[in-house]
Amino acid sequence: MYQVVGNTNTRTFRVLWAMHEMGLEFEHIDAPARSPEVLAVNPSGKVPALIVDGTPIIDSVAILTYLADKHGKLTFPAGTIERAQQDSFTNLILDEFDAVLWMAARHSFVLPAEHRMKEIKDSLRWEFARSIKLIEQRMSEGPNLMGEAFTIPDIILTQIGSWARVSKFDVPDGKLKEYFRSQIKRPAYIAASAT
Ligand SMILES: N[C@@H](CCC(=O)N[C@@H](CS)C(=O)NCC(=O)O)C(=O)O
Repeated sequence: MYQVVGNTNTRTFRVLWAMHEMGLEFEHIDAPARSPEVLAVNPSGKVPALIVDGTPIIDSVAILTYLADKHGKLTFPAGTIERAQQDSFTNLILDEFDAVLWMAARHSFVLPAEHRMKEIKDSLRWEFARSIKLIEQRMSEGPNLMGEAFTIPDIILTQIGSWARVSKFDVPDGKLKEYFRSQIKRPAYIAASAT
């Protein structure tokens, strides 16, 4: 059985949600980053990790891609134009949203106090707001980023929406906010939240 390592209120949520969307059985090892359980499978101490027959896979996007390709769900097939567009959304989200929130987290509580620069957050908030306008231009009319198909970047972006709320990065009323409101009603999202 798959083992998902990492606490729910981190990027581990992406993997838990995908597991529920795909109807896969798994054991959840609810361990925080840098704990002995995590260090045993990832030398950086970061979460999530997925353990498959004793072999760890590290990084949420690598895990989601592995599961999606293996089970033929949450993805367009490799080698198609749609897959290229799906991967393009994933990279946009990682570059413009994940990286910005992660930088804010690093300068809030991750880095040693003497290496934090609190002033950077105003710049990051400005960048985040600019990126919302960009993705609103690129996303479909719904219900998902690419229309009817619910795919990996929908999971990543929606998890980032929750992360933004906790980090006090504003998502103004508009297309992206409406998209978040509809995504969090998915039964698998609700099930993963209770994991
Ligand atoms: N690109 C990685 C990032 C993993 C990551 O940074 N995870 C955070 C929690 S969301 C973590 O473990 N942070 C602890 C640390 O940096 O020491 C992924 O998507 O899995």
